[in-house]
Amino acid sequence: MTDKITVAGVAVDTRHWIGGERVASAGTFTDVSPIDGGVIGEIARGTATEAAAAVAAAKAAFPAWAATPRAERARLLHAVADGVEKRIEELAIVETTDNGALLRSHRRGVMPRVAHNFRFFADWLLSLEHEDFDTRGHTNHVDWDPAGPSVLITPWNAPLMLSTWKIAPALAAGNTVVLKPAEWTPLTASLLADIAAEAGLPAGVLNIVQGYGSEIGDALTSDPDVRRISFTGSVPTAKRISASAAANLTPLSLELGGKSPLLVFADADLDLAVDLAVEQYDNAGQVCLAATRILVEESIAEEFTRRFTEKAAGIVQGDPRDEATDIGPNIHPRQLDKIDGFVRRAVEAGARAVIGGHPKDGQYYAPTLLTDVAQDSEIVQEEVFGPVLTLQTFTTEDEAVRLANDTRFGLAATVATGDKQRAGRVTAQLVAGTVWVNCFFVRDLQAPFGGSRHSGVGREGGNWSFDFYCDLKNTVTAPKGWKDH
Ligand code: TXE
Repeated sequence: MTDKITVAGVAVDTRHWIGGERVASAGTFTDVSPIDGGVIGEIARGTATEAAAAVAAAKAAFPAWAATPRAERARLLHAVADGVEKRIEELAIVETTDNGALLRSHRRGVMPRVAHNFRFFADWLLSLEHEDFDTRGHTNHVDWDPAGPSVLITPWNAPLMLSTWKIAPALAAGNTVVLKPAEWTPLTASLLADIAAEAGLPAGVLNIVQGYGSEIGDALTSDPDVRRISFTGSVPTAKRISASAAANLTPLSLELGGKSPLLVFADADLDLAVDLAVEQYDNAGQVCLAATRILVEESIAEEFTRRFTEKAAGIVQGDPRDEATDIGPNIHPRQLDKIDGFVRRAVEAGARAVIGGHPKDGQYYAPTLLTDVAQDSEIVQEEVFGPVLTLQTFTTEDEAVRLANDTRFGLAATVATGDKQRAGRVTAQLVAGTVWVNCFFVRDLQAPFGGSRHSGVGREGGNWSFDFYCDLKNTVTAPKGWKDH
């Protein structure tokens, strides 16, 4: 195994990052680019030994990091953000090569937001306080004590973005971290290790173990020295992690999938509603928040479908490095098969593909819209995680809400309406962690983020992140018992 590979001109270390050192494994796994199926390189394939070493390093570094004054922790996180900003171009091209999402959005949107993740939680830490309060003359004082080593397990659809949503608040809170990136997208995490080291983050504060979740997941999530686990990924893996964490009652944050609805009422700005619907194909549909079930009021369904089809015809699908491309490839041949299986079974069950409905050359799937789908069918109930939308109609507001809430998920919902009263009535009834009205994907880091039902457990963002990554402690002090010195 070579220690370093060159990816689109950028040197990337293929080893783990444990206790401030690069560590190799006996075995490797092959990282492949979804753009052309080409081999990127061999990456260290972690085992339970490296997992345990990473947790031990996080444990050893924890007391000093937890005791580091807030201002110093914040300074170091800003230094990491500076490093990310200096390397935006490199991070963007490496991430695109690894996961196939658009270079232009990595460059202009995602990587600047990665830096912002560090800045936001550094600043939030400095303003974090709870006013003391009085109980019959006794003072109550709340502290956010760092919880300890935290294991963060992340997926491949937005690798560095989702990892740093977790890393930044965990480190700000005073916890040390073991990150396990998805095996399909190991690269930008390794670059982040370089950036963190250059920024002066002490050894062991951030550790990264590469490898398969099925091989090292249990070792990480059942380790008794781990005090928090934050996971983003699929429901079956979340259940497995929950079972493994149960042995030590380790608190969990789970951000899982969705089958979010887009409700389009007849009074909506139709152009806006169509734009919102077409936007759901972004990142080739590999977005947990995507509103993949379009629910349209029957009276405008025909016109909506006509305009949607027109607009979708303009989508440019191809190499994600090209500036003109709107949608890149799907992540892996296995995912492509999974997507196609969902669509084929839906069509066999009576669905009609208004557009798409088939794979294209390479690792691409044609943007697809399916109608004539039953509410209880697999395609309406299960997350596809590809560029596949369904369209159903409704005639009353009650029916729209009923259909919207009728899955086991509850991550997000989007409502398109021109009527403020209706917006208020409908949003009040939707079961979802985030509801957007006449917009999509707007997220402020101070807002609570997470899902209901099978879409997740817990909320992160702003104070909610610190609540999760800390052990909150209330100290009650009596007015009596003091001695004069
Ligand atoms: O996810 P996994 P997969 C959904 C989406 C997709 C499906 C499958 O529907 O089609 O999940 O994707 C690690 N212990 N989402 O198989 O397995 C794994 O190594 C500990 C939605 O890739 O959940 C990776 O780092 N960790 C989603 C991470 O879990 C384990 C994003 C996610 O992989 C583990 C991704 C174990 N036993 C997929 N097994 C979203 N919510 O955005 C695997 N992992």
